[in-house]
Formats: sequence, structure tokens, C-alpha cells
Amino acid sequence: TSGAPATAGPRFPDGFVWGAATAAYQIEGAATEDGRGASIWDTFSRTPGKVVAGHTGDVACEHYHRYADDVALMAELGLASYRYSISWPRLQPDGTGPVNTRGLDFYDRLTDELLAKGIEPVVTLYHWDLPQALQDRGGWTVRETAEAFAAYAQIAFRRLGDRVRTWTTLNEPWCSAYLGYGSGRHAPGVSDPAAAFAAVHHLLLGHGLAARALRAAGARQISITLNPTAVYPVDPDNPADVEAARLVDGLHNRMFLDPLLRGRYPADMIEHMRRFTDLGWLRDGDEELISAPIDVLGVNFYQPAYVSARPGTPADPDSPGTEGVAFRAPVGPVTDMNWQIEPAALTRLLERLHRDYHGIPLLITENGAAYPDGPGPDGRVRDAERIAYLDGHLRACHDALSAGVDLRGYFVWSLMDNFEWAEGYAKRFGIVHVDYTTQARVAKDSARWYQEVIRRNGLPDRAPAEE
Ligand code: PNW
Repeated sequence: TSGAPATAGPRFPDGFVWGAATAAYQIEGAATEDGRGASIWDTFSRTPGKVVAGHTGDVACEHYHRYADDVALMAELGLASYRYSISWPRLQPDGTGPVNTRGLDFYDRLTDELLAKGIEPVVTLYHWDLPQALQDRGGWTVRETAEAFAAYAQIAFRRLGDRVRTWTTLNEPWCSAYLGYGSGRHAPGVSDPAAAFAAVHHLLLGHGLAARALRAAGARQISITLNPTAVYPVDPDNPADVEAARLVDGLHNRMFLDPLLRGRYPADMIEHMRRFTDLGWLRDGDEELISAPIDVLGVNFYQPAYVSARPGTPADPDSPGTEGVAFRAPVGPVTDMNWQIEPAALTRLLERLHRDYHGIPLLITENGAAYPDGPGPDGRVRDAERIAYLDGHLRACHDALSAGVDLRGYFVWSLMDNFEWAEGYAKRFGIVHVDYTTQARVAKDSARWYQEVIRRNGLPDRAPAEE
């Protein structure tokens, strides 16, 4: 695989951005250092039974102390850009009020290190680590959190805005709302559909308020990252399956995309939410705030969803109100997350976003695969399956580009193995292997393959075979 001579395959447009992504709680560790406050993930991961094997982000990849070596590795791989998140409780330990300058200093050092190596920073302001103090007052179910988020965004921008061009407000509000407040599989572990829908709204409102404030402060590129998925009816000729797919598409995609990019919650979703809530949190003018202009839409993609109508099926806990809808188990090859591998679904999703949302510029902010890989006796990590996953999805991106989609770049999830939320350290998404005993980093075969893709700005002429 790596190093094999390859003839020319699909090429990407000049200036296509090649990157890798991480998130603060998943890699930093140093959970109590330099004045960092507690987040909902500290509380959740320390609650027995919530995370596989009781893992926490206390140490993680020790990136807080090893960032300079990690940036050197990124430079070696040739990354043009790095997507990282800022920990809100490092900047504001209580979520509101006093600023912890030592927290800001860390992101200052990291950002300068990236720029010194010619790597463009892409900052995410919220990748799930809400200050616990805000959760104690209701978290994303209350309006105060949206307002606090906009204030925090301005604190980050004031320190880093002279060097960071791209500002992403939220990562995957679907996960924050539905997994955090709906099923409770993620922090803060609340299971209440009404709370999940209130959280959707206040997350989106927080995004809008922050986007407006960032714009006023001079931010050049404002973004939000969603995890839209391609939803398919199992039987496209069965109207009940088509209807089931429309509901899931609403909950997963249109619930977020429509208010952000069309200024309105979809009518069917308003109706759907009324089954659980009186929408008392929805005020006049909110949808206008939410639809503050953005410059690029971040897309995280892992797998498609196939649904059918099956009366009597209980609601999927992650999708409130989906009684009678069956989510098909994965068909064909899957990753270690048991997520179905289907690159063509990414092409279709990108084309749909381009068509339905007025050609908005798109950025793949996450795509990647977990496999239980580790170093062989020679120290090399042979992750041919991950290479095949990435190769397939990059071909899918290229197909979308050929169809006219305005796709600006691609970030692999993840730069390195890390704390995979409720799965702890058991699932490895990195193109760089992390030994959690020694903290040694080893570039996997996939990292060397990606390095070559970046160098050529294109793919080899066919997917590499297993060695
Ligand atoms: C995304 N689900 O998370 C996140 O943005 C990353 O932090 C994460 O590591 C990555 O994808 C891989 O999981 C998700 O259960 C976590 O549906 C869980 C789900 C979806 C996305």
C-alpha cells in the first residue's frame, strides 16, 4: 500500500483544503490544569456506567502538553489545515463571568505553532464540553446558555481572531440535543424528548447569536458543522417507507438545515415537536437570528440511514417520536462502530445539500473510520481497511465535485486515536496510532497514504488492495 507506485487517479481542484480534525475533550487531557473548569463530559464520564470501561478524558492523548510534537507531525504529513476545538470551561470555568487567561494562552500557543508550520487553523467553539455550571442551570434547554455561548465566542475571537480565519460555532448539534438530552447516551445524560427539542432550539439560537457577534467583530469565515445523513427508504416504491424516510430526514437534516439556511423550521417538524412540547421557547425573531448568514457549511459524514415503516416498532431513543419506524441494521461492510460503509451515500448527500440549499459552499469537517488496529512486531500499523474507507469516500467527494458541488476541502476524523465519547478509548479513529501507556504516536499506513494524497492533490488510480 504505502509507497507503492501509483498512476494518476482523480485530481482535486487547486486550493482544495486537506486537513485532519480533533476535539478538545477527546485529546487534551489536563482536565484540572491551569484553571480549567468542569464540563458536562467530566461529570458524565466519571459517572459509573456511562462510558465503556469507565474511561474519562482526564489524560486522553495529553495533547495539552504534547501539542508542539503533534503539530510537527501534522506538518510532516503535509496537512494544509487543522480543525480543533476550544474548551469553553478552559476559557470560562463557570461558563459565564471571569475569563481564565491561562486557558486562552494554551490556544494562543497552539495557534501560533500551527501558523509557524504553515498550517491553517479551523476553530470549533463548541465540541460538546459545556461548562457544568451552565448545565446546573438547565444547560441547552434554557435560553441563558445560548446567550452565554455568544459571549464566550467573543472572548475566544478577541484573543485569536487576528490569526484564525475560520470560526465554526457548533459541532453536530444533532448529537448535543438528541444524544445529550433525548436518549441520554451522551452528556449530560438526560432522556426527555421535550428537553431534546428545547436543546435543538437553544443550540441553533446560540449559533445565530454567536455568528452575528463574530461577524460584527470582523470574523472572515463563519461556519457551523452538522452531521446530515443520506436517509433512504428501504423500499422506495412503498409510500409508507418513503414517509418514514421523510420523518427521519426531517429530524436529522431539515430540522437544522432549514432554520439555518432558509430561516424557518420545516412545517412538518413544528407539527412533530408539538407532540412533546408547546414550543414555549420559540420567540418571534428567533428564526431570523438563527439564519444569520454563514460562509461555509461543515459536513460530518460516516454512514447512511435506511428506514422502513413497521407498525409497533418503539421509537428509536435517538430520534424522538419515531414510533413505527424501523432503522435497518447495517448491510454489507461495516467499521468497528458497526457503521455501514457506503461512499455513494456521501455523493448523494453533497448533491442534495448543494441543490436544496442554494449552492452553499461545503467543507467535509469529519469523515473516517474506527478499526481496532495496533502496531505489528515491526512497529508498523497496517490499516488497509481505513485506507479503503478514506479512498472510497474521497472518490465520492470527487464525484460530487464533478457534478458541480462547491466542496472546498476535506478533514479526516481523526488526526489521532482519542476518547471516543461513550465508547471510551476502545474505538480507534486516528490515522496516527496512540499508545495510551507511553503516549507514543505512530503514523499508521493510512497517514502515509494520506500524506501522498495531499502531495499529489489527488488519488492513486485505484483503491489500494489489502497487503
Ligand atoms: C462525531 N452516533 O460523533 C463527533 O463529531 C466526533 O467527536 C466523533 O469522535 C466522531 O463523530 C466519531 O464518532 C458522533 O452515535 C458520535 O450517532 C456518535 C454518533 C454520531 C456522531
